[in-house]
Amino acid sequence: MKVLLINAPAADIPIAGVDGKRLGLINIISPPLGTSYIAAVLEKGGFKVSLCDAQSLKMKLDDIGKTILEFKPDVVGISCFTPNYQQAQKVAELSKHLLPKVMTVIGGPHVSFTAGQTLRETPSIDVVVRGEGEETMLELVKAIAGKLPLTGIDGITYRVKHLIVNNADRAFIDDLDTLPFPARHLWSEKYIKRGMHEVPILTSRGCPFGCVFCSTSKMAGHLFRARSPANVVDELQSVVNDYDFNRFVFNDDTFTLDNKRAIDICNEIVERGLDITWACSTRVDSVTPELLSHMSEAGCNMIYYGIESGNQNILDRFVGKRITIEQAKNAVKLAHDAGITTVASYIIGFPGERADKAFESYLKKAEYGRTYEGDLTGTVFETLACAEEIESDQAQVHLLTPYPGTRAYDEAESLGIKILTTEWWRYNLQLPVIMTNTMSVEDIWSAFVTYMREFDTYNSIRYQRRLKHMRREQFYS
Ligand code: B12
Ligand code: SF4
Repeated sequence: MKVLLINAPAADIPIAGVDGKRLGLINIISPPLGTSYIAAVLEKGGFKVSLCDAQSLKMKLDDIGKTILEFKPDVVGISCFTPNYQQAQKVAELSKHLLPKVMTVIGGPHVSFTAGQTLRETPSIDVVVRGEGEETMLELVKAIAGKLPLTGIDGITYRVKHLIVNNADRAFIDDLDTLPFPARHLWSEKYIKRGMHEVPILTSRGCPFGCVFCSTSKMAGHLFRARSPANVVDELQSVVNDYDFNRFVFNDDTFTLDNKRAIDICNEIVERGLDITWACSTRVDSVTPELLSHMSEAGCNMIYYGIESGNQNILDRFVGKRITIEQAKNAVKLAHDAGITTVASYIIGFPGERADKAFESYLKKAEYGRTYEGDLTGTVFETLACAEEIESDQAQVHLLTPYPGTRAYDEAESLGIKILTTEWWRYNLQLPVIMTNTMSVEDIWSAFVTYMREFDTYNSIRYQRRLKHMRREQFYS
C-alpha cells in the first residue's frame, strides 16, 4: 500500500497588491512538518510513503500529475491552509482523474473546521481528517489496506452513500515523545537549491490562550503539550549529524511557555556542544533575563513576538491575548539586551479601531524620523505609534482575518465583524475580507497600505542601523 502526501500549491493570486506590485506573500522555503510527521508514522507502520511539497517547491498541477503517475499511490493525502484550499481541491480532482481508484484524504487547519462543507462541495475528496493527523491517518490507511469499515476511526468525516458522517473527535496525542521524528529523509534535495536556510522543528503543541484570530487552541488543544528536552535535542543533533545543517526554526507557537523546559533545552544544547543557531516565536509575557541569556548562549538569535495591537483596550477586550504593552516593550528590550534580534507582529482591522484620514494623509507627506503630537487613541494608527516606541528590529503587519476555527469566524457578528467573502484564496492576511463596526473595507485597505509603506521604511532604517552597529562592533573588537 503506497501513500503520496501532497502539500497543495500556494494560491494563485490574480490581482496586484500595494502600490500596484504583486502582494508580498510569504516566500519562505519551509518544508512542512505536518505531512513529514504523518509520513514518519506511516513508514513506521510499514507503508511506503512519498512527500510532494508543491507549496514550497512551487510545483504546478502538471508537475504534481507527473509525480502521481510515477509513484502510483493507493492513497493520496493532501494538506492545505485556508488560502490554498481551492488548489487542494484541484489536486484531489487531478488525483481521481489520473487514478480513478485512488482514495483521497485531506487534512490541515482549514478543512478541520469545514469538513462537511469540504465533502459537500468536493466530490473528489473521500475523507477529511480533522485535527492532529498522525494516529488518525495511520488507522485510516490500515483500514483502507484491509478493506475495513471506517466507522471506528476517530477524527474523520466521510461519505456513506449520500450521507456525510462525522466520527467522534480524536483525543490529542498525550506524549509527544512517542512520535517518530519527521521523515526528513523524504525531503526533496531542491529545498537547499531553492534557498532553504533553516530547518523547522516542533517541540510543543497546544495553547491555553484563545486569541480571537488564532485557531491553535481549537486545532491542537488548550493544553500545552511539550516534548522532553532530551527528545528535542536528540532531533536537533540528528539533523546536524545526518544533514550537516545547523540553522533551525522552532515552529512552536509559544516556545518558552514553560520557562524551565526552555532553559533545560538550552542547557542540553550547550552541554552536548551543538554549534547551532535558531529562531523561535513566543509570547511577550513568557521571557525573563535568565531565560533569554540561556537562549542566546544556546544559539537563539531571533525571536518573533506576537504583540498584535498598540491599544491596551483592544488587547484586553477584543484580542484576549492577556498581555500588556508594557510587557511587550520590556520583552523586546530584554531580548536586545541578551543580543537577540526581534521581530514584532501586529494586526490591524480590529472592531473598535477607527480610521484617521487626517493622520494618514499627514504620514503620506511626512519624512521618516518626524515627530507628531496629538492623540491617536482609538485610531487604527495607535499601533503604528506604539510599534515605533517598542522598537523591535523588524515590524510586520497583518489584516485581521477570520479563519475557520477562530473566534473571529465563529462569533463574527457579536464581535462587530462582518465577513464579506468566503473566497478562501483571499484569506492571506494581506487582503481585506471583513469590515467592522468602526471601519469600512476601504478604510481597512487604505490603513493597511499606509502601514506597509511605513513598516518598509521602519524596517530598512533599522536594518541599516543594525549593519552599522555590527560593523562598529566588529571593527573595535
Ligand atoms: C511554520 C508555519 C508556516 C510556514 C510553513 C508552513 C508549512 N508548510 O508547514 C510558512 C511560513 C510557509 C507559512 C505560511 C503561511 N501560514 Co503558516 N504557520 C506555520 C505554523 C507556525 C507552524 C506549522 C507547523 O509546523 N505545524 C505543526 C504541524 C505538526 O501541524 P500541522 O501543519 O497543522 O499538521 C497537522 C494537522 O494539521 C494535520 N494535517 C495537516 N496536513 C494534513 C494532511 C493529511 C492528509 C492529514 C491526514 C492530516 C494533515 O496533521 C498534522 C500532524 O498532526 C502554523 C501554526 C501552527 N501551530 O501550526 C502556522 C499556520 C499554519 N499558518 C497560518 C497562515 C495563515 C499562513 C499564511 C496564510 C500566512 C500568509 N501571510 O500568507 C501562509 C500560507 C501559505 C500558503 N501557501 O498558503 C495559519 C493557518 C490558518 C488557516 N486556517 O489557514 C496557522 C495555523 C497560524 C495560525 N495560528 O493562524 N506558515
Ligand atoms: S496567538 Fe499565540 S497565544 Fe494566542 S491563542 Fe494563538 S498560539 Fe496561543
